Amino acid sequence: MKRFLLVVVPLVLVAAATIGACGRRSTSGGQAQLLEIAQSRGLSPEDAARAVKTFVAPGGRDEYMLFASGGHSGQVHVIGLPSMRLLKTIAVFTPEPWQGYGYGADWSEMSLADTGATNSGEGGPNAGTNGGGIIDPTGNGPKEPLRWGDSHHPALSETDGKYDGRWLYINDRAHGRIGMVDLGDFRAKQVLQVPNLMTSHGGVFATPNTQYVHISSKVPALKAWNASQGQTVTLDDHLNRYADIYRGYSTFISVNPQTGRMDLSKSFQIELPPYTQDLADSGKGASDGFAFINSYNVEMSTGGIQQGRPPIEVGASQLDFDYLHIIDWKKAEQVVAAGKFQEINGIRVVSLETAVAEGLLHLAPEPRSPHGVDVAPRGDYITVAGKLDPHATVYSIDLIKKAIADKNFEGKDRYGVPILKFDAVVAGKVELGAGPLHTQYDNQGNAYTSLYLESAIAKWTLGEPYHPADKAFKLVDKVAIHYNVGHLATTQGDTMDPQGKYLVSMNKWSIDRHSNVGPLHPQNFQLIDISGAKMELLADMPIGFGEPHYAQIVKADILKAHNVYEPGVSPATNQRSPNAIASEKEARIERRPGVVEVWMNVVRSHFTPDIVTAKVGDKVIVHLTNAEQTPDATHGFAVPTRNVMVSLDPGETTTVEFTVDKPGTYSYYCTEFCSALHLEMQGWLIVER
Ligand code: K7E
Ligand code: CUA
Repeated sequence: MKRFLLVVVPLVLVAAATIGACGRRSTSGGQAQLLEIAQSRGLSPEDAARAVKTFVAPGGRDEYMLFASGGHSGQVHVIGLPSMRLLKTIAVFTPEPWQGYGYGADWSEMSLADTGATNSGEGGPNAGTNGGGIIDPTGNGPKEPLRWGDSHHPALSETDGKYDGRWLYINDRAHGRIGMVDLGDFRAKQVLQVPNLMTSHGGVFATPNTQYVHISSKVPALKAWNASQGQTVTLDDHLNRYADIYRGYSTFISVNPQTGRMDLSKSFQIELPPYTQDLADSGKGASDGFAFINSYNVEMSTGGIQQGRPPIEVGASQLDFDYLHIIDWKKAEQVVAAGKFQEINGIRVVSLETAVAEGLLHLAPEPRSPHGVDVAPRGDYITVAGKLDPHATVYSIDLIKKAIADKNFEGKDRYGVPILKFDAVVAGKVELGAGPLHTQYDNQGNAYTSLYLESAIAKWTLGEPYHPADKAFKLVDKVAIHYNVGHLATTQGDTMDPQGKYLVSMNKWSIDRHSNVGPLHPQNFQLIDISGAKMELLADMPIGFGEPHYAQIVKADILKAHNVYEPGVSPATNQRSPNAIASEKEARIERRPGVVEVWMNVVRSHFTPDIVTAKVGDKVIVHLTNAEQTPDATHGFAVPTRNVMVSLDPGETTTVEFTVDKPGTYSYYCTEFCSALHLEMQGWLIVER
């Protein structure tokens, strides 16, 4: 009790002084009340301090925004820091009716369910995109839209190695897809199926000026495998010819610097051996122009217990070393420009032989079955975390460049890829604890590594040149988390501008941390203050809406989202839609055989026209313009019994098409409670025989 008073009273005084500064009265009565509240809620002095450190007053704003992947929910979650409040969920790979994503709106259909096959990456209704949401499992059957994805690694766009707040890219672990979110309106505008990838894990990361976003395969696929082209292999091929017919691919997807859209026609791929390539990171600063990809299963184990083979988890752990892949992408760009590629399934591919001959690809041994690879803020060090090895292994880009120049190889792999000598490229190792996975950085030359098995975060120093006095890498602090951390994110901790303020531990398990909501427990984000010498756990946030993997944290003021759309702007193009109308005077219905086309004005509290007639079998096309310019004046357009649910933000023009196959009357209505007369905001679609 005594200790409580000693700590809380100064805290209360600080709080009271702050309140006083805001012009409110600070009284000793107020202090006593605060003390009483803390006590009555059973808060320890440390808890009370944590509350003050993370509390955002009503109407206040968070300093940082965290963009977390949603895992197999296929989404991205936007969370404010330090309050740990969920601000938004952005649908990317999965339909989501609140945002009208995947329920008929043209901009979302383009991302999610387009059957177009052009790869220009340029937007616009009917422009066609990349068939991002379409797979054809049979090779000739009807195309079936994919309804899920497994979002793992978000990458905010960068300029000069720093977040610029323009776009966010995220990979789909299940498929070789990348989704692009426009941070002007926080909507997913493109989903690109990357050719020749069945799965993905190595990325997404952005190069320092977002010239490219990188993605590489996880499980190797049949050579030139394409989601739209099935190939036949026999069991014998699979087991005995695996090393010859399967391949990985490192992919550099070109980004349009104006629109952020991905353009396959300017992209390229580098063929890789069929090891299981895992995480990847972009070089920057000292290592700009390089990309790094971890791998495991260089044994190329396929499993097959019935066939008398070891299971993959055993087969893949036989050797003591796997390989860090070091890719010189600036050189690869030149090789592609010189025409040394083959176009396969719509992308330029540099073969493994060419990659070796041109010196684009080198391997470096890394302790068995690593997971994360993370480049330090200046680009000088590359940290590989061991998973099965309690160490982090730190590679130096200077040593790597020297070993490549000196041809300091310990040999070649079976594909002829040179393997750099381990001792020639490693700057040091540091023992951290059990199950190290992922690493992030701060602005003081420290690194933070998640320890999955130990349920802890390890803080260690990067040595020279970050700590001239302290040459070696050194473990300096550890904090327990609850439980089983996967990724972690520090404030801008994977850029050239790390902030060293907060760390979010993305825990896979929560066990006993939250109220029981059934056997599927929420996962748990834990906010940790890393501004002092010792890390301090501040808050828990249950994540009851997905299994996040990676996240990035950006200073909130870097983001410049618009508050409303300019009048008549289409989210598909970010331009004024040719189908926008200026007011209800321009609202109209046009008919031609089999088609009813409507230009509809939407405003508080009516749709114009409010009665639309059609014949059974007609295609109904509705161009909806939300005529509002008031922030937050969003309306919905929902049609019962159809998969039509469009969300129209102020100023937006969006088109929806659907067919009516049964006679009857259908009441379309607004789904957002937009005004006192919201309930009256409805109309009739009358379908006659
Ligand atoms: Cu470690 Cu997909 Cu990044 Cu999950 S991966 S944790
Ligand atoms: Cu518009 Cu409710």
